Amino acid sequence: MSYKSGFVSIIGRPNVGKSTLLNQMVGTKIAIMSDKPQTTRNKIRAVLTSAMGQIIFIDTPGVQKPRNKLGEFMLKQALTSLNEVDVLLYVVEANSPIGPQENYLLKTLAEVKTPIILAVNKIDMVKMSEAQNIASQIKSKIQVAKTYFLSALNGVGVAELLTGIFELLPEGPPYYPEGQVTDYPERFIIAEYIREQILHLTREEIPHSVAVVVEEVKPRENSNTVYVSAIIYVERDSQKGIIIGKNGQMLKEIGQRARLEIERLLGSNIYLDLWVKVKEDWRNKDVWIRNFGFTE
Ligand code: GDP
Ligand code: MG
Ligand code: K
Repeated sequence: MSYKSGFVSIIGRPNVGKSTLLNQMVGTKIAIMSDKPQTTRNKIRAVLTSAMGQIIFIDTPGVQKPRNKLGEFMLKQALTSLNEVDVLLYVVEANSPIGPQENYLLKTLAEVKTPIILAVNKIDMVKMSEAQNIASQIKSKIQVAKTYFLSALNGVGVAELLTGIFELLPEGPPYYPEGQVTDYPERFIIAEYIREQILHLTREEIPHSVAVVVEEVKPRENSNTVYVSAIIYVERDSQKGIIIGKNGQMLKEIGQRARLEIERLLGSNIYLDLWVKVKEDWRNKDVWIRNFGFTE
């Protein structure tokens, strides 16, 4: 099978198990989970990379009739994402009847063009016939590409669901580095700031051989300082020597200049930890680096 990649938005009423399912699929705890609705206020992206391809998940806020400004904002965020993705993963729970909230959501979904995968979750709570009944009621109201019955809590049905998602995704290259599970855009801006200083401070052969990957952006407790660590990748040992400089002077200069820029971006003090690593011929091997525009 050819490599697939694309964006999947997870939608559904609050508390049906979207975050639990996302974490099961990606295998890492990323989305904030709780038993309170509206824990998830923003689009959270998670990335799943496997031999079949790459899925970028968006865990939207629960779609519901807005009651205030925040609710309006959240609904708008959720709805915009619906038409911008390759697949919608619509999660419902098997253990409650379809009520007004679900119907509100169904009315919205009926107008969306994106293919929908229906995931009937929490089958550990009910008889299979009840779960099937929920599924057929939903399928009488919207067009569904595939249906899966799951227990996100126990991981039941999750592997089958993932295969089904891949089947609906277009062919394409990975968008994100393997091993990366979340996408905080500031990481890439920070990486670009560092790379920019390298371009300023070094000679011709260096710029095109350099990629910067930000590993960590971590606020320090009880202070206004954010710890940032980044790796500067070069292709040869000689280039590593140039980036580090005599007695580490060059790296220090790169770090100081980049730090000022990052401080402006994040509005806090930055502790910048820079590492230089040689990764032979990375330009030919790592599709993801090209995708991020790290090279010309
Ligand atoms: P979200 O609001 O849709 O993101 O829902 P959450 O993932 O935060 O889950 C809401 C609650 O449902 C949590 O208490 C979960 O533990 C629970 N939950 C999620 N999936 C399942 C499941 O498959 N079975 C059962 N019994 N509970 C689940
Ligand atoms: Mg959630
Ligand atoms: K929740």
